[in-house]
Amino acid sequence: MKEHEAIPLPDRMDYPHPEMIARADAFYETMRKRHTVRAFSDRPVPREVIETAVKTAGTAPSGANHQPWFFSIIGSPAMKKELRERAEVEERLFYAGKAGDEWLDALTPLGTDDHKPYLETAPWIIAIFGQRKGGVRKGIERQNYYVPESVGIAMGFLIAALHTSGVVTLTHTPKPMTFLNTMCGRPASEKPYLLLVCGYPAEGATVPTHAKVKKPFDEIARFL
Ligand code: IYR
Repeated sequence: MKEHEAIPLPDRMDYPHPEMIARADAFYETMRKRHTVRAFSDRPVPREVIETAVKTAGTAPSGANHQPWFFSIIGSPAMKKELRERAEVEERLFYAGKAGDEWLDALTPLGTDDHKPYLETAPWIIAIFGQRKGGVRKGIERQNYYVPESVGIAMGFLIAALHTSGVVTLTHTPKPMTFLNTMCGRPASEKPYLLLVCGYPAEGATVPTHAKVKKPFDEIARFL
């Protein structure tokens, strides 16, 4: 098959309107039960759950379908320990003032600080990289397009896939994150976007009341 040729739309999921509405409602009900957690248990999550969720992320739309992402999935205790140590070095500087007062003030309701024990406790940490260069197949060195947008969409798919499997996540962004390139053996042309901490919540895990504030529909959207 030549790549510029087209095939009939495969896998179409077509529903009568009432079912369409019910499915939209059901997905909303699922997604609104997602809460970012900052206290993790060490209870294991099967590797295949993580693998399948990453495959789901890999189905995301992307600029020119170049799929400009890479997922380094960290599960070894030694690497998690190193990750924690290196992230905490950056976070200590961040919370000691590098972030600036306005940013630190915005974080107060979340109660975050420079201690990141979950980087060691949680069974899996996924480091997500965006690739400036690449192409639709391995080994192609072409320009990629809309990299942050594409990676952002893929990360959304990933978080949704993990959530529907019962895995809780924390989107964690130590700043700067360039130590991840060295740790994960990724080239300097790749930019780390996120550490996604994945696992089970610790016994008694809480969420800040602040996190329950979600803007109503009419504040985030308008039909025109
Ligand atoms: N990366 C830091 C700070 C932080 C920044 C934002 I924006 C958050 O929403 C939460 C935390 C940390 O993880 O503590």
